[in-house]
Amino acid sequence: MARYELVKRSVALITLTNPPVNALSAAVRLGITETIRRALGDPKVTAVVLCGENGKFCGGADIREFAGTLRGPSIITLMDGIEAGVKPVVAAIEGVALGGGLELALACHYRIAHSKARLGLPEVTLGLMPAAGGTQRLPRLIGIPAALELITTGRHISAQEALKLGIVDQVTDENACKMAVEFALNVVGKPLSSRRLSTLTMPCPPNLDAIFEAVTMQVQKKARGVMAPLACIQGVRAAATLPYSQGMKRESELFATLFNSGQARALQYCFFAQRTAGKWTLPSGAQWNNSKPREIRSAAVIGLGTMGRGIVVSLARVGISVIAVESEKKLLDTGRQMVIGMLERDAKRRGVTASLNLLRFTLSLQDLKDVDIVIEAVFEDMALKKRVFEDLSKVCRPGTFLYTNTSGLDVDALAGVTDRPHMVAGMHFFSPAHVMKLLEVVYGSRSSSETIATAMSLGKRIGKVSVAVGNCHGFVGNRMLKPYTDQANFLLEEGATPEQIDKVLEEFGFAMGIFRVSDLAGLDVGWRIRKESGLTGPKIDPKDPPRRRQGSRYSPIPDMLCEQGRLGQKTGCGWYVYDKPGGTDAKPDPLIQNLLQTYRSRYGIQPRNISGQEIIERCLFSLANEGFRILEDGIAAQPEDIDIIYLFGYGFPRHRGGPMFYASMVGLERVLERLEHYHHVHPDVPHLEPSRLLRKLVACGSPPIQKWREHIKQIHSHL
Ligand code: 3H9
Repeated sequence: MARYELVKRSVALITLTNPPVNALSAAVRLGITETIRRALGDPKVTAVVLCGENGKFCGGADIREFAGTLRGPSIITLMDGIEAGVKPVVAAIEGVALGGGLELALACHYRIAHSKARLGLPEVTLGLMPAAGGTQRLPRLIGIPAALELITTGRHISAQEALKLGIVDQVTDENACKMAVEFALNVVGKPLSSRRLSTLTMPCPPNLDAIFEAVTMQVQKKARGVMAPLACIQGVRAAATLPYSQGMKRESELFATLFNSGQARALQYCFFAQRTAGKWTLPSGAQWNNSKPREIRSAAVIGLGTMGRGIVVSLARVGISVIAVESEKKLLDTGRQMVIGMLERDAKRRGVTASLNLLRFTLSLQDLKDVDIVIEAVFEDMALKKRVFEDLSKVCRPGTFLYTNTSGLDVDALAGVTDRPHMVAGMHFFSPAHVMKLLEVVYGSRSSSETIATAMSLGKRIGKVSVAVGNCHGFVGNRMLKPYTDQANFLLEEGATPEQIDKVLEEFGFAMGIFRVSDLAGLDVGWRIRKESGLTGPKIDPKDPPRRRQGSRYSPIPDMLCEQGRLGQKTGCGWYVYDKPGGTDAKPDPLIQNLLQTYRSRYGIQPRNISGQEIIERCLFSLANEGFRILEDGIAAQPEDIDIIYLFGYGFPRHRGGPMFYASMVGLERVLERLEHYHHVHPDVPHLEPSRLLRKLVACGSPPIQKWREHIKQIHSHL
């Protein structure tokens, strides 16, 4: 796990060998301990170079080991040993030096980085903090403000920035390992005392308290209720106020508290879930990543509304040539202007030249004859989309893939009107498409695995977190949203207010409560869908009692708001009131209170006090319950997929792991018991009835989330 060779007759070259990222597993720690001991004890050796195999220095502690008991040599003793050694040790950083990897480099006396290397202390993103001396050595090297910023954000930095900050001594375009050997030979015999970071006096600015206070406020505002950034600040404060050994003790204590917290488990789950979601298996057994994706050089986007514009920008900025199509000259001109502006701003931000030469704008579908893919992003209207797909079928060459950006319409129905149903699938972007990371890749019943593989691979290329999902109304994300919003609306009827529900959800960790999000997105989006589904307006089924539609409970309150022109921020009022149309400062509106009171008295509803716990349980357990149904139906293959969709598309707090992980942390038995209770109280809400899979998992002893897949398979085999 650490290879040892003698080069240039006097330099011990130690190579970490633990693919893919040379994580510091117990075996690697043992390997480094033994090889360092050998190098220090060998009189022929005058200097040591530490590097990593396959062009990657080290990705940090082995996160997989965090699930069990930590064994093997202590990482801290190992690093202290390197630093205290009498022979210079040079870290040759290629690829990455992250977390424990950077801490290892900081324990070395010198650091040489390849120009493409990335460095950072991202532990905070895993619910942890650097705990191999990172909070103590880094501030001594680069000062408190810079260290605080890096440690509390977990940001990766380039080798050039690391050089500027003083983290590395040299940046090279050559092989960093070779350069480090030359460098090591040059520093043999030079005094090492100033290179041992733990012994340096801390450069403390006079306004220390103010600095810590400002960062604490920043962190609290950004990451509501998240523990790790605050612990990072305390770690750095210890470096500023205590001697090194006591600072290290404080670092270990803080780390231990985080390590055993549910937040760290949730965030580490998210790390692996994101990677698991990228390796999806289709129900046919075909694995998208085993099926070869087609390389995409040219694309067409139909429709230059908000979604279409974002999609064009996402494609063009990675070098794909795009033909953008609109139906009218005026719309085309507006779209063109906006796309160019977006691309120019994006390029300016990234310090590159905008790739405007890749764009073409047209009113004619005939221009799409030769493109590799088409992404349709016209208005959410089935008849219109069908017409577009029929036309595409006639115009595009047989090898062109056809994707739809529908947010919930039937992909099979669209595939059915084309001459190539196997080459049709969904690519559901989230608004704004050039910013939001999530992409639902929707496979229809006839989509080939090559069609899915191509969409998944394209998603990755344009920087999206892509999740393959099945075809049903609303797919995964929007399908789950319904029971969640329904519960919020029912709670309003029963006595809650929008601001009370939002406050509870925001305290849970959502950046915005459900009603604030609804105001931001526009209430008319859901209204249009409800109208099309025949839910609004006079009752269709005369047997339905008041406040029921199509057999189940229905709250017309959102429709009432829309009828009054309260469409959200854009109209200056929705669930809240704003100072002007387009305003963002949401204020509770007495008119909404009146509306709710009138509604309740009209239907004889006695308002009651609703606890925060009931809000969380009814909103989030019904969300997870629908997730279980989605797993039962084979629309998502694994709970990780659902969680990733909610983390990246719906603002579910990452430190809660996603709706399915959250349910597992609460305990499936408790979730089942509460759903049974609420369903008993509200028998006219089918979504509250516990799903079959949830019952089955509880009957099987509530296995950990990573084992649910086995039980899902059994359910499928009974379908
Ligand atoms: C830490 O260091 C604590 C310390 O302070 C000391 C405590 C005492 N461990 O992302 P990729 C796997 S905490 C185990 O797809 P990329 C990953 O799961 C750690 N496994 O590739 C995947 O496996 P699979 C702080 C790891 O090129 C494979 O490697 N460090 C680790 O897009 C490829 O990963 C971090 O937070 C690990 N540390 O990106 C860094 N890292 O193929 C976390 C990766 O089975 N890692 N794997 O799915 C990363 O950010 C990215 O993986 C990295 C490579 C940028 C390194």
